[in-house]
Amino acid sequence: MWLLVVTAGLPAFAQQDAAGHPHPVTGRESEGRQPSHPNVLFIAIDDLNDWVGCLGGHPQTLTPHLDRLAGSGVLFTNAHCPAPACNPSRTAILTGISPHRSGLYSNRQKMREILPDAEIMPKTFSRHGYHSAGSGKLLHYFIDAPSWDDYFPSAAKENPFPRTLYPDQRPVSLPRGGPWQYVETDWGALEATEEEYGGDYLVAEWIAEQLSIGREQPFFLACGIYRPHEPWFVPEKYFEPFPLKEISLPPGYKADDLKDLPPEGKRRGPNRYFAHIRKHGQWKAAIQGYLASIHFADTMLGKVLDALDSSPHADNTIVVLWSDHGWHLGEKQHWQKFTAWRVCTRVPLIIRVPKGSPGLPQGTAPAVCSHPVNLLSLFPTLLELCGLPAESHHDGPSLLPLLGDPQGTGDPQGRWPHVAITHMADPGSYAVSGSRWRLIHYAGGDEELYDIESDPHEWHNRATNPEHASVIERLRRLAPTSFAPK
Ligand SMILES: [Ca+2]
Repeated sequence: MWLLVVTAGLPAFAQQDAAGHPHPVTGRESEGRQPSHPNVLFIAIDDLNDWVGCLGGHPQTLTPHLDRLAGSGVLFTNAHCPAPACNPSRTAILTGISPHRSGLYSNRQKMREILPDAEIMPKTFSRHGYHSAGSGKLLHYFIDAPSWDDYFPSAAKENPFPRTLYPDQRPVSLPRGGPWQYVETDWGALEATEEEYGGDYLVAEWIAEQLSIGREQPFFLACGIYRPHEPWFVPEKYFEPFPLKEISLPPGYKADDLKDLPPEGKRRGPNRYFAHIRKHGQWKAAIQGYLASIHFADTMLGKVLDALDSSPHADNTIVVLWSDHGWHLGEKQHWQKFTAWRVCTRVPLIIRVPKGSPGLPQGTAPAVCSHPVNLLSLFPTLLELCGLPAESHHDGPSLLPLLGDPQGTGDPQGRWPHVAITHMADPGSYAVSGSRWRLIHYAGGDEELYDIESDPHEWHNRATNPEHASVIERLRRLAPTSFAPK
């Protein structure tokens, strides 16, 4: 037996059976009614740098679905992570609290030991009447079960990953260089269908199924796509568009890029992973693995976007897509993450807002925004867009002024006064990303300055040029002056 439930102030169309279980519906939400609380589809992609078609980071990357989402919303081209590692970045995004105030700066700290009572985004939405559900990697290798109404795989296990196929013997791509070598530094094409592979395919399937359900409550639905996080194993068809002999090296790579860095920059650039990969002639194969993993992640995103488009929620759902930080593939002689350079702090960020959202009734128009923003702003932005009360402990400014006016700021003088701060694992080391300039400040005092307009790959450190002393001083003044102990 099907019931039609109409609830004032909530999405107006939902179908349930007699036991109260929601069922898929095929129609759009009833025409002419604007629910007061839009749904939120919150999509995280792990370790994705700017190798996205619409950001132009690598000429061979294949991301048609990211690009179509960008073409339908606001694409932020100067967005930065709160920290260049999974745990501190995701914790800051989902709690709204910056690393320099929480004291959570690194992957080795446990969120619930540092922040036992912090309310994360799904819980806040639940408290305001939303149905909060998630799948895949959203926090750092745990789920935080009490914060969700539903999770796949089952939240009780606290393991965010569904079954995933990996080769029996690993690593397959490199000999182990020693105990220091992260076993995830590994890649290869799998002779498997997507169904056999599992992983993000199962996450996307589950998210698609959730989207097909009509509900009387608005929803907060979080989709954590794990690729292109290492290891870069995906079904072989995702490797096929990238023949090994045609692979281009990273556009940001410059062999003598370290020579103008201060001692702290020279220390943090070169690492053993990159040297080991080159020693074994695997650089292009690794780039191929990253491109294949991005292509796979993008295809999974496409499944989710298609499911939204054909769902009853297509016209009433805010879509946010972000990556937790960037990734080096040899730039500054570095492999992985954990640095303050732009290749590592800059992330894809796309926000699409439907008409009728309380904070932005006109919705977003397709646009590109180049003002500096930080992912720390997502929590207050979503609360404001959904008409929910702001939380005074949140650190990020809401992005509402930019969503309504992406090229300007809503400010009569046309200014967006904010910069984006990215905190390193050692308190007091940070990067400040502005509209044109980026300052890297290490806790010991070393500094680097880059003019992103003329030098997007940060090949020319300007910090020693006295001509730029006032720029450095201005950016330094915009950074925090006190840092919670680790
Ligand atoms: Ca990550």
